Amino acid sequence: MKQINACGVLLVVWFIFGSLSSVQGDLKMGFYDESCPQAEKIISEYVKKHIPHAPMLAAPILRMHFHDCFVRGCDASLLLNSSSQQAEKDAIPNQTLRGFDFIDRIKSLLEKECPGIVSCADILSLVARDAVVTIGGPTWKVPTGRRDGTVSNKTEALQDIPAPNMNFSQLITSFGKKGLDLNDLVWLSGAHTIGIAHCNAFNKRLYNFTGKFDQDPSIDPFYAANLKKYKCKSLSDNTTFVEMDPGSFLTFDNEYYKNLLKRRGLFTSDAALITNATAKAGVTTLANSSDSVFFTVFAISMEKMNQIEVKTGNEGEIRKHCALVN
Ligand code: HEM
Ligand SMILES: *[C@@H]1O[C@H](CO)[C@@H](O)[C@H](O)[C@H]1NC(C)=O
Ligand SMILES: *[C@@H]1O[C@H](CO)[C@@H](O)[C@H](O)[C@H]1NC(C)=O
Ligand SMILES: *[C@@H]1O[C@H](CO)[C@@H](O)[C@H](O)[C@H]1NC(C)=O
Ligand SMILES: *[C@@H]1O[C@H](CO)[C@@H](O)[C@H](O)[C@H]1NC(C)=O
Ligand SMILES: *[C@@H]1O[C@H](CO)[C@@H](O)[C@H](O)[C@H]1NC(C)=O
Ligand SMILES: *[C@@H]1O[C@H](CO)[C@@H](O)[C@H](O)[C@H]1NC(C)=O
Ligand SMILES: *[C@@H]1O[C@H](CO)[C@@H](O)[C@H](O)[C@H]1NC(C)=O
Ligand SMILES: CC(=O)N[C@H]1CO[C@H](CO)[C@@H](O)[C@@H]1O
Repeated sequence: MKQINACGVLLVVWFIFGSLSSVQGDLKMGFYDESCPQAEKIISEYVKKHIPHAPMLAAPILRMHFHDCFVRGCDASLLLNSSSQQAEKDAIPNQTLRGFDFIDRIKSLLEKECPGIVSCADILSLVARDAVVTIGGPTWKVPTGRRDGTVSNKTEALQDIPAPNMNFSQLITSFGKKGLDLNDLVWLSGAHTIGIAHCNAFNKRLYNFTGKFDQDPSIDPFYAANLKKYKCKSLSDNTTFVEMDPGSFLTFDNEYYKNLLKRRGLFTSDAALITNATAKAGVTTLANSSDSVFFTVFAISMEKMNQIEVKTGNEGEIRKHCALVN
């Protein structure tokens, strides 16, 4: 394991204290301790039993949690089916989401145990954490007490979920709207250490970057050549997918940051993280530290993300079925 230099340690320690002070919210640890004492255990046991057989599912569930929190807060609005209006699920960024059935199965176990008590929003937040832990990733605190939203709006999803072609300042703006800062952007983007991406999310970088059938000069030309030869063979390919962190896409590790420094970030939004000096310093620190440093800071930002605009108290409802408003 590589050593992190003294300066890096100071930087990380400073980041940790800086970020902790801004964590707040109306949630609490063990919200269901009295109303449904087995809830968290039922969830974690189900995840521990099933994710090892389907480790690729951890990534889309983590992504689902992110998309949910960025639109109307972490209120499971993402899980709602369309009714008269098109739901978040119907927006383009959601078309590649998977794992809705997994959440539904856990919800029905909890409805059997204690009907009408455990929100879909808490279930999604807990399952995302437990799935990442099960594949060997970091753990983080998930205070509970979120209530489920009753509105899901496709247009809002398009506005609030950052797009893969965004540059650094656009990403800062998008995260800033959700109360997340530059560190959170750098640390949470590390989620791309697991999972897959479809060619159409980054094909323009390979085939038509400025509209002149050119390639993005910021991408490693050897990496680009390989993607074009073996994976994304044409600009119109929207079905092939690639590992975002080639070779370790099922493993939560700091390879993502090493790849960024080798100019092998897959999306413009990944590559953007080394276009700003402060962000690049953060990337370099993580690339050059042990995985445990990445795990520590990832947890800090997840604890901020899982409290974005949460509904508590009498707001919203506890859905009976995660896809339907009561
Ligand atoms: C910084 C802005 C971000 C952008 C622009 C972005 C965009 C994307 C895109 C386009 C994909 C590929 C989807 C596909 O083609 O199938 C993807 C995958 C993924 N994203 Fe992000 N993302 C961002 C941040 C995050 C964050 C904050 C998280 C979680 C904390 C996250 C977790 C994931 C995961 C786990 C996958 C893999 C999904 C799978 O395997 O199906 N992303 N992201
Ligand atoms: C929600 O929509 C999905 C996909 O269209 C469908 O399979 C599922 O049965 C729906 N759920 C409910 C509860 O209607
Ligand atoms: C959905 O959100 C958009 C953007 O905020 C808004 O203009 C639109 O009226 C909303 N649609 C519905 C049906 O509420
Ligand atoms: C980012 O993109 C926006 C919108 O296209 C543009 O106005 C801005 O100048 C870009 N910023 C940088 C740093 O490239
Ligand atoms: C390439 O990009 C240009 C400018 O964005 C666009 O007008 C053109 O349709 C693109 N070509 C293809 C084949 O998509
Ligand atoms: C994917 O590509 C096919 C063929 O080029 C096209 O018919 C389809 O609409 C595309 N789908 C999306 C989601 O872009
Ligand atoms: C990096 O981005 C931050 C946040 O937008 C900004 O305040 C800072 O000036 C940028 N640094 C450089 C060197 O551009
Ligand atoms: C990474 O750490 C090693 C060992 O401490 C050090 O020699 C090297 O300069 C560091 N590299 C960067 C880019 O910080
Ligand atoms: C997972 C999911 O609900 N995907 C939907 C995304 O939107 C498209 C287009 O509306 C639907 O066909 C998918 O079912």
